[in-house]
Amino acid sequence: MIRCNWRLAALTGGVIFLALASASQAGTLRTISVDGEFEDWAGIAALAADPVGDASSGDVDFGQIWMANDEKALYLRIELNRETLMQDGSPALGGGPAGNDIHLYIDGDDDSGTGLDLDGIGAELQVSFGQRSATLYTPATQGITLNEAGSLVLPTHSGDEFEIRIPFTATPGFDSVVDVVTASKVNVFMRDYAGIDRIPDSGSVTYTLATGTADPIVPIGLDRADAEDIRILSHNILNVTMATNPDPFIRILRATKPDIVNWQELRPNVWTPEQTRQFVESALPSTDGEQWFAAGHNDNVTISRFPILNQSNSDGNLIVHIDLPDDRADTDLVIFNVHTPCCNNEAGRDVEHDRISATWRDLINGEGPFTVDPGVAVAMMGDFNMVGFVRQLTNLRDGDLIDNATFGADFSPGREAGSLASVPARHTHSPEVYTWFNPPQNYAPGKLDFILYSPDVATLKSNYTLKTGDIPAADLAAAGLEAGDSSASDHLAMVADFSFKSSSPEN
Ligand SMILES: [Ca+2]
Ligand SMILES: [Ca+2]
Ligand SMILES: [Ca+2]
Ligand SMILES: [Ca+2]
Repeated sequence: MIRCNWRLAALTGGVIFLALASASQAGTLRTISVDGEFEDWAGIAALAADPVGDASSGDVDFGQIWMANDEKALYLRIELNRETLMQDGSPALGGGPAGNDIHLYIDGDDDSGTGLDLDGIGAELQVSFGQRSATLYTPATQGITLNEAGSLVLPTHSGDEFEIRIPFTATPGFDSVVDVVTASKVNVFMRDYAGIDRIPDSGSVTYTLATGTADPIVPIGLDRADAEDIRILSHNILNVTMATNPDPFIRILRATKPDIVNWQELRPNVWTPEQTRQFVESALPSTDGEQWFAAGHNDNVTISRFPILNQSNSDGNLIVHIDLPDDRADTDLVIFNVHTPCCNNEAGRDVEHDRISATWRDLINGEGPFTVDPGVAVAMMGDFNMVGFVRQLTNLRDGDLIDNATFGADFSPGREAGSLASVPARHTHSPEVYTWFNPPQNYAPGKLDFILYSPDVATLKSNYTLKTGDIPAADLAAAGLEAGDSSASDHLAMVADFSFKSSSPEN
């Protein structure tokens, strides 16, 4: 029989064995970066594998599940085998095609007699990402937000596989602490109530926590590595907040010292690009021979230390052609300063992202709104509102346009390098990458903002997302920052340094 099965597997190309972690083995001590990238799960065996194909057609179909932990949180990785918007509950409401009604149940004290008595476990916490809510049963039943649970799930755009963080404690009202995970083992299961799938099919999977302290996160310094690097900042500044609350933005400018500032939500009826230029000049005064240059379109404003050769636009998005200094760069730079439509406006984002891609394609083909060297560098950055379908990101990154009939042929936005690259921009003092957080809302923190760049003519150097609330007081003071500065907007500032020299050592 065994030989027969092996032959069958060989004939079908199937995999008949899957290494699963035994529940009796200790788990993996590791701080996972919840960024929607899965390489940090390398070497961790799946905790369980649900059959693929046991879901109703078109619904979430759980596959493998992995778990890890550090001294503060559980981490889960789950395969859904269907394009899913994790924080969208629309199928449960009879709506769109990609939402979910997945509930995650965690018996955090390894006691079926405590918590919510369901399917053989006693859950202290239930998290529903699609409904953007959670419930504590410790022992009183208490509804909390995803933010009060401290939970994270990425990618924020659609995907078929996700990373989740569940802290050991929840903070109802952000003014009390409730223990969720207290035992050396936890029992978990997930169920999608919009469809029929459950992992595991019955009962729960048990994860034995690893003990100890995970490797610490090495902080990213705020300063650039090399004075020659060109530093770019991108920040959605929440409806011209600096007009009424300028100090946090002045401190952020002085701490990061960008060469090129790209702001979104800078409403021209409140501040013109020239007023914005004067604001940057007041924060970072020019020395002899220096000046700031300004360009704006709609609510996007770019302020540059270097001359702006050309300016155009694409829908509400600004395009600037910047004359980088010859002693620091071998190319010039085209910036798309982007703020595409919000929220569930998928069709609006599809169109604007298609037009951005088409404009970049036309520029490097010599057919753009202005003339550039065909080897010019590009950086597309800003608030892409990437809470929707991943096609809107792969469109820009890979030149895979959505509506070719209207916007023309696909292309390689990175020329011979193929795709554009995405700046990781990890938080300076944590493994997180989210760029938007607004705890009063029911959405968990998300990565809505990106910086994409042409890796053939740009070498990424230091980069980070600034979240002042996570930075130790001494480091904040040294940088002239205050802990609340990042809370002046619902978006975080992203910083990326590039070398545009062909002789850069990383090239
Ligand atoms: Ca990850
Ligand atoms: Ca399944
Ligand atoms: Ca329990
Ligand atoms: Ca199942």
